Amino acid sequence: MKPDIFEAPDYYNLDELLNEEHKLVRNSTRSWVKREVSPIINEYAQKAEFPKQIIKGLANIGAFGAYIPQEYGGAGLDQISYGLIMQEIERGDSGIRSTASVQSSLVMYPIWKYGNEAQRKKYLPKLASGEWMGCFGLTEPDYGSNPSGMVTNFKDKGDHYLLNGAKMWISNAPFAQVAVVWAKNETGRVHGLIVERGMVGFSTPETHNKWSLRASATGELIFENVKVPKDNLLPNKSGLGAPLGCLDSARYGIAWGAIGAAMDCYDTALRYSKERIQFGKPIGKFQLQQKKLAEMITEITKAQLLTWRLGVLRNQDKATSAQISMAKRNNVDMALNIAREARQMLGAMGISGEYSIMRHMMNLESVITYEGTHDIHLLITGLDITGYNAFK
Ligand code: TGC
Ligand code: FAD
Repeated sequence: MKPDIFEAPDYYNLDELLNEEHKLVRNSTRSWVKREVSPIINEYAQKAEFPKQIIKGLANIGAFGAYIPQEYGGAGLDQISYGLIMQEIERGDSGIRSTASVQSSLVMYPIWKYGNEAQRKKYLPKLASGEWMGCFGLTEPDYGSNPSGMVTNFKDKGDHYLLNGAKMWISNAPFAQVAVVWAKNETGRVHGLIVERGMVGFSTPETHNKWSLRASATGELIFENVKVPKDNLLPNKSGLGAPLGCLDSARYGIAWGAIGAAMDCYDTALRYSKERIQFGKPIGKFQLQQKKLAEMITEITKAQLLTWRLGVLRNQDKATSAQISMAKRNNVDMALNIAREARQMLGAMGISGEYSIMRHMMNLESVITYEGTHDIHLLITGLDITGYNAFK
């Protein structure tokens, strides 16, 4: 693997919009990624394995619960710092960012927001330190974009709940100690349950044969008459709005993360355009290659502005779910297009594991699908601006 000499583009001097804490968090995460992720990521993606040895490091840089209060072990940072951490991690690899997103936004967030004090104290410090890893089970074999149809269910058996059903495509599932699982009660109301590894009837088979997010572990969650203690129900919110509220936080992080992947592809292609000689001159001197690069930096800059503004709105607790959808959809699409163009600019070298571009490109095919597909986010914007629901 080549040494990581990434330099971040900042065409509109956006650093001037960041405070000292933002820059410190961003720079330290960037250094950590160069030191701990870049040297190993190609090897782990090639062998389709999550590099568990970086869990402690992810915890130390505040990637687990960046905005969770310090009293629960979180880093107590604001939403822009959280976004910058996601951007820098995904600059290294979307799969590693996935692990951090799930831990923060889909496991720690619901326990913090919908859990009681005993649950916060029991789980959050261990999740923040990486001692326990978590996963989030919403998607089912027959219910992906339409989670309201879920069939996973639990019945009240007096001193415990009995949980049955299955979730699939679950990030971190194969090694998680804790799963936040969404299931319907006897009346059909959706609730969150904390299921722990070791509960009888709970298994997490790994999903193999992926061409995307290969350095992230994906699996199923299978519940066969699992006895879940009543203390493990998240008491403070129910209904589909509860899991969808977690998705707001994760989708926001992905909007930042995608910028990281795009910046890495752009930086690599720009550097290559100055080094690669064809027809007696660097390929960067050809107008067709300049067009690709000029469009890349334009799109990255627009995404940076959109996302920074969204971060300000999130800090003021004013961002709507539809605004988050727009940023997730725009930025992931932007990053995927840049990855595809950048890969072409490297010619045959673009398909080599020596460069990060093809790995980003393949990863982004998952990112454009999970947390709401590209089409679903368009329909969320459509509903928001017209008032007409076109999902059903
Ligand atoms: P709908 O009737 O619109 O809404 C049901 C209730 O939820 C409320 N709501 C939200 N609340 C908070 N945040 C949001 N973003 C919300 N969107 C809706 C809504 O107000 C309502 O509340 P109430 O009180 O009236 O009951 O629900 P619907 O069934 O029509 O579905 C709407 C739709 C299609 C937008 C939604 O189902 C959706 O977003 N589908 C996409 C599914 C998805 O994103 N799954 C992601 C699974 S997790 C994952 O992919 C993790 S990958 C992680 C990684 O590795 O990084
Ligand atoms: P479907 O819902 O079957 O969609 C198929 C196609 O139909 C898509 O193009 C979609 O846009 C389109 N479509 C669906 N409905 C409509 C409509 N109403 N109008 C127009 N078009 C429509 N889930 C979790 O719960 N937890 C996780 O940790 C998690 N991690 C994941 C990790 C990976 C690597 C991947 C790939 C997925 C992960 N997911 C996870 C699942 C992910 O959220 C779903 O794949 C996603 O929500 C889409 O569901 P689906 O795959 O069933 O596609």
